[in-house]
Amino acid sequence: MDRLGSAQRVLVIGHASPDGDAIGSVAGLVLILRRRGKQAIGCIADGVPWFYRPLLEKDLIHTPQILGESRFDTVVTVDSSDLARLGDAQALLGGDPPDIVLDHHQTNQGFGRLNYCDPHSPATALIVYEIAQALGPIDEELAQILLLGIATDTGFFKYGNTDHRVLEVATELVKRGASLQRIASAALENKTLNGLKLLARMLATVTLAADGKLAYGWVSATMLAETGCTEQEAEGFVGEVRALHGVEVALLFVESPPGEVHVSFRSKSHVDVSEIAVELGGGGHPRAAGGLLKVPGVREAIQKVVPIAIRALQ
Ligand SMILES: [Mn+2]
Repeated sequence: MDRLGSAQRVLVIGHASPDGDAIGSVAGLVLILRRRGKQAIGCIADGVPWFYRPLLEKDLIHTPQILGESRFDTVVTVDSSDLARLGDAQALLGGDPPDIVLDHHQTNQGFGRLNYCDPHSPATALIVYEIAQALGPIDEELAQILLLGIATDTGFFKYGNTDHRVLEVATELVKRGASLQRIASAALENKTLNGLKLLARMLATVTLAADGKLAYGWVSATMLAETGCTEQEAEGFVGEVRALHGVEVALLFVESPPGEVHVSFRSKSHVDVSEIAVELGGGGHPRAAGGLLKVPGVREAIQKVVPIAIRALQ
C-alpha cells in the first residue's frame, strides 16, 4: 500500500488469455490509481475480449505493442501466478521483476519485489476491492469492474469459494450500482454459432476413465480450423465435462497453435488439481488449474496427463 502511495507512473499487467478476474483486477486498480491523481495504465497481452469491452472504458487496458515506448516507475502484476503467464507483456518489464505482485493463486511463485498473495481470496478483484475500500468511496464504474472479477472467478457465485464474505462484497457492489445481469449477459450470452458447433465436436470426444471419476475431452487444431474458431471459443468447455454425474476430475485438452496443447483441470470436491498442474509446469487453484504442454498433438498430451490424473484420484 505504501509502495503504491509513492508511485507516480504505474503499469498494471494482467495475464494473457484474460478471464474476467484478470480484466476486472487490472481495470479496477488502474481506476483506483487514476482517482488518486496518478498516471496509470493497464496492459494485457491479448487485449480485452470483445464481449467484455462494453463493461469498461476504452482507455484502461492496452496491448504491450501499444505501450512499448512508455516508461513507468512502478509495475504491478495481478492475477498471475508466474512471469510466463504475462505472455508478451513480459517484455515491458525489461528483465526486471515487477515491483508488486497481487494474486490469489496458491501456486504463485513470488516473482515480484513485493508479493501479496492470498490463496483464500476467491478473486484477485476482491483484493483490489479491499485496496479500493481503504482509499475512498467506490463509484458505479469501479463497482461494475470489480464485480466482473468476483462474479466470474466464483462461477457466478456457485463454486466452493463462494462464502458469505463474497456475497457481502457483491451486495455492496450492487448497492453502488453494479449490474450482475450486464456481467452475466456479457460473459455467458455471447456465444458464437461456430463456438456452439465446436462444443458439439468437443462433446463427441468426451471419454471416461478411473471408474467414471475422470472425464476428459479435447479440441484439436483441426477442429478449430474446421469450425473457424479460435482457442478463446473453447473457454468454459471444461465446465461441461465436469458437470457429468460421478466425475471428480475433468480435463480439457486444446491444441493451439499446433505443437502446443493447453490443458485445463477441474475437480468437484477433493482432488487438488493445482498439484497436477504444477507437476506439468502450470499452476492454479485446488479446483481449477491449467498448464501448457509442448507436445506434437492432443494424443501425446492425453498419454502424458491422464495417468497422472488417475494417480491423483487414487
Ligand atoms: Mn483470478
